[in-house]
Amino acid sequence: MKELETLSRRRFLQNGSVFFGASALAMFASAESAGLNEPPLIAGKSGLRILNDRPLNAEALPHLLVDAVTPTRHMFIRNNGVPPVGVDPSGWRLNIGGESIIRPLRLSIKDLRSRYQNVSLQLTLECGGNGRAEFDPSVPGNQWTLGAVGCPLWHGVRVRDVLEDAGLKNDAVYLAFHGADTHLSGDPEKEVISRGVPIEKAMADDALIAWGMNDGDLHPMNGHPLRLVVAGWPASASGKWLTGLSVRNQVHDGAKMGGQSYRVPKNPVAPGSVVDDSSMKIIGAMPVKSLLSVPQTGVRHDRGQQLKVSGHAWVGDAQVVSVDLSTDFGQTWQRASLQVPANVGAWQQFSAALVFPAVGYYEIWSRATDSNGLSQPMVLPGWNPKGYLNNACHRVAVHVV
Ligand SMILES: Nc1nc2c(c(=O)[nH]1)N[C@H]1C(S)=C(S)[C@@H](COP(=O)(O)O)O[C@H]1N2
Ligand SMILES: [Mo]
Repeated sequence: MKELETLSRRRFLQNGSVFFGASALAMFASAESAGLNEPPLIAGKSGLRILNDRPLNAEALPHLLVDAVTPTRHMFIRNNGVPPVGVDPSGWRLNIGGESIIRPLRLSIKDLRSRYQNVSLQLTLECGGNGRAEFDPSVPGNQWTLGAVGCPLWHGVRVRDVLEDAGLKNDAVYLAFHGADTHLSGDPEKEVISRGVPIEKAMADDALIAWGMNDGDLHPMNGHPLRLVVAGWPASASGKWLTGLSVRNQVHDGAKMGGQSYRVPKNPVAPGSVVDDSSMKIIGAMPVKSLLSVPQTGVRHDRGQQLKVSGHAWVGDAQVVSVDLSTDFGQTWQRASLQVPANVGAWQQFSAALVFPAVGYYEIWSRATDSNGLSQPMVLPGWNPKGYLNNACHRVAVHVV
């Protein structure tokens, strides 16, 4: 990428892409004005909005996330460091170790494929910071709007099968990952990110060590040749370019596990508060959320016709039980039809046909409810210093003519 291009694109992004905000008209900021990855700047990706180029971060646009199974080209990219280059899948090794492993293993991808049951599962990954752009007061970090989420089909083996082979000691508490990317500082001693999940989640059905997506290899920016995929938890727990798994006898203390990273206040705080590290907790399962992928915001719609509406709804470690839609700013709601997930950990599709009483400006709001009885808030939920867990209702604008 040429530096000049990058600079002008950045400026364009700053001025051209307002997805949220007090002004409803701001929602008309269209895909075309959003600094897209068109023509392809990242091989194998298309329709991504680039937020940052070092490290590379790019999100999908809601109206392009129409498929039940997210195509590789539309899967978002969230890098914290510099991805490995010259990756050789046949020489790749995964080390299984840590204090709470009985028999450490060193496995090739061939070993993984041949020794354990191969599974293909559709698993949702959402960045913990998806929706950060809406925080007020604003917070630093990638200004994700809506598209740091996707649900491709992943191919691999269950983490559980590999850990059971290595044998877990009774004191196992946490699964940690190690990746082959390098720190932005260039310091080879510094890990970019080494996070993970409690051992119970690692042993669940929807935690995979994956070598493929959508019937092909992993995309280089999505972790080729090997990654962790832990559905429903902040995607930061799903280590890319996976070289190691450590089973720890304590809550993992790797890079970006502590301080303010991927952590939220234990108790709600007023917007703009400074929160001490000791008053923060690690983010667990992601909250219930939905995304309208049809229609594209700003659409013009003929009043005489029904408007077909569809999208996806998801939640970590639970199931979505209903999705409701409003066209009158939340005064009344109507139930959408909702599909069951393809498998545990996959997002669910909803659809409806809407009619509008008169011409004019409308918004469609979508609100999902999960099996724990929790629904999406209509406004930004609990402000937090790093802008995580924004699961406010998605809103798209419609001009009825
Ligand atoms: N090794 C490594 N793994 C990583 C990251 C990273 O920077 N390095 N980013 C994490 C974060 S914050 C997210 S949101 C997801 C993004 O996965 P994706 O880029 O495949 O969409 O990868 C996670 N795994
Ligand atoms: Mo993330």
